[in-house]
Amino acid sequence: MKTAPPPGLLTALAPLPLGPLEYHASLGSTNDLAAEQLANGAADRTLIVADEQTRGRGRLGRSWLTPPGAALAFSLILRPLPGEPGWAFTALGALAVHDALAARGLPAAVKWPNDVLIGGKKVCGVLAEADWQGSSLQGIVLGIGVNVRADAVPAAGLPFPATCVEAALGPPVDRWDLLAHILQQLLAWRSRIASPDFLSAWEARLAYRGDLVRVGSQEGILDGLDPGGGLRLRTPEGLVSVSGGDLSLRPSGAPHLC
Ligand code: BT5
Repeated sequence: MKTAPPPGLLTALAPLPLGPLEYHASLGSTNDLAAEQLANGAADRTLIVADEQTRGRGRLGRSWLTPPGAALAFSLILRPLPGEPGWAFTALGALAVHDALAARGLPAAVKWPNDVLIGGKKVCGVLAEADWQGSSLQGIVLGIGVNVRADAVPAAGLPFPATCVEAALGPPVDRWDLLAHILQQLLAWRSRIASPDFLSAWEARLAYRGDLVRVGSQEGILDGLDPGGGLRLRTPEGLVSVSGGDLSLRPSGAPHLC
């Protein structure tokens, strides 16, 4: 259901150099609609925002819960410029959310490859989907979900603990101000996405650094990132890189405070 954007959303986004904005009170998935629009030629920085998602998606067909009035759910269409590495867009989203939360004094960390944590609990998931035609990258749909209010956090059935921004900051948190701040960070980091600064900023924000973790079938001490955005683990056999946007990282040892 496409509707006029709330005035607060328009005001918050006005200073940003974005493309067209579409707002939906209720939508299946912002990523699904953005993928359609990407295929139909949508411009770089087209933004789709939904108040509620009825078929929000995570990776590997998992579901992402977005009840009305409680969260941020949005997708930004990006048309990569020459030199912008396709693998870096998930990190771009996570870095932007991290920095918007850290600027509010929150103990945020990026859980490789696509989550943002507050105090060790998941507050945000990023789903970057690429549209390839042959070997040519046509565009990226960068989908981001952030739990803002308590009712955004699923009540049960989570394999990893979750939280929301208001649990850490106290209510009320202005969703549209937070969205604008995330997008501002995202556009600023995008201009450096191919620079060594980007990789080192991402590495500096990683959760579980120095801790024993498991990623897929590999276990090791989380050492950092390799130059292609893969995770570098220290194992008894030496340094090992693991990569792949579909992998999940879990702490193996004692609970980690981040
Ligand atoms: C993600 O996948 O974390 C990516 C989530 C991306 C959501 C955004 S919202 C806007 C855009 N439109 C979409 O349709 N999607 C994107 P993954 O790492 O696979 O984690 C998915 C898992 O997170 C699920 O299997 C649940 O266990 C858990 N989960 C679902 N809803 C959650 C929530 N609101 N908060 C925390 N965890 C949740």
